[in-house]
Amino acid sequence: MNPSEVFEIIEKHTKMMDESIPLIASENLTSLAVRRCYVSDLGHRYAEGKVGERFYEGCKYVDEIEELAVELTKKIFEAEHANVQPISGVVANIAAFFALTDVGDTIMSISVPCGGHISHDTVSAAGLRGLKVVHYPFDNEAVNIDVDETARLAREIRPKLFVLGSSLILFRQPVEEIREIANEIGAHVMYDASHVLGLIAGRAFQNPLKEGAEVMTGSTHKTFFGPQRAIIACRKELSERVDRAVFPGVVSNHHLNTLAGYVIAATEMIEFGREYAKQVVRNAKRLAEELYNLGYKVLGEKAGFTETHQVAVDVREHGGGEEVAKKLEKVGIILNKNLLPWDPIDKSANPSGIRIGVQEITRLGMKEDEMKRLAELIDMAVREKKSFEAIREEVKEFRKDFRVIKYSFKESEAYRFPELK
Ligand code: DSN
Repeated sequence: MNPSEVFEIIEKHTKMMDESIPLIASENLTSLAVRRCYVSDLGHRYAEGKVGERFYEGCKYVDEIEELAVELTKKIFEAEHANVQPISGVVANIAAFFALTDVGDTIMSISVPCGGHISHDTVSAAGLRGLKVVHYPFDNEAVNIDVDETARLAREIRPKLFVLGSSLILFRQPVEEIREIANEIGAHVMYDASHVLGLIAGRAFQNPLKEGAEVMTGSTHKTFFGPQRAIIACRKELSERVDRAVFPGVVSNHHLNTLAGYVIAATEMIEFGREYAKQVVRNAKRLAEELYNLGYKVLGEKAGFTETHQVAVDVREHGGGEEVAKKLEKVGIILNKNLLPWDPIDKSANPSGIRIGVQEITRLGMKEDEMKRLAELIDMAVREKKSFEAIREEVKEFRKDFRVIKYSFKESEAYRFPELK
């Protein structure tokens, strides 16, 4: 094994992405300016502790970067306090649980089939903290929390924390209503905004902090423009608890090269976020409508299918999520199978649905007309209207015009593996 073999594998991966339609709802592209930070010396350094109170010397410039990251985060999300050190969304959620709960507390969260993230459940971070998890009553048709039933149940079980936010998220969640219930029983409210962070930043989605959540966690690389890491924004009175939970709680070093990348992504978001977020939601809506018109069972019909970057489709009549996702992969359309609200958790090998995210293709400049063509390509593959090879060629052709990263200060090639000289 020598380095060039690894580079060859990366080249092949990059070519595959360049010729495919990327629709995984949790992924996005970073501009070349952001990527430049990855290879900087910052990636070799440590900066434990707070700005100005580090445990290592040599952090003068790192402090400047982290200060910028904190200030920009507060500005973008209108937050009283921000911690930019969590290295992933799960890490941010663990820190929030440490800050807001004690071992043995009961929390309410959305179940995984109803869209909740695994870290909100006993199998992952919530369990690690020793929390008891009770799931919100859910309205499957509205694809949202049933507020009345939640109020009734919450008065009975008196959770210490309400966790909002989801991995399958089509609509705004009832933050204000949950805040009222929380006030009544003396509970905290946190919102995991990982999926919708870029839409919140672009003012195209609810800002949970303005609607009553005291803590908002979120990974920075789904609808947001950043590298893979996370933030926690919160009310001032929780700042010390949150900071302590992050360090020394769950983070030691916090990957300073991607922290610098995050600062650049945040400036891109301030400059281009509104236009981008609006287009993301328009694209998702249009794709949902086109699929619906082609006869697909798109979730959330009564509420206009989606208010986010996501579209969810019940594909049981086409063999289920596993079969459909694999079929689409054959033609270069990359998305994931997904549990839907009525699925038992043990159906995850072949769940009822697929989840589609349009944020990456929006960053590549696709608009409503492309959504129509995309729906046709998806339909062609799912219903096997042509050979997979023939559809693959059509996908490549369609893809050719969308290889540049938009909504950034300098447009750059999306899928190039750069040489470093
Ligand atoms: N499970 C990821 C997703 O939503 O795709 C997030 O961690």
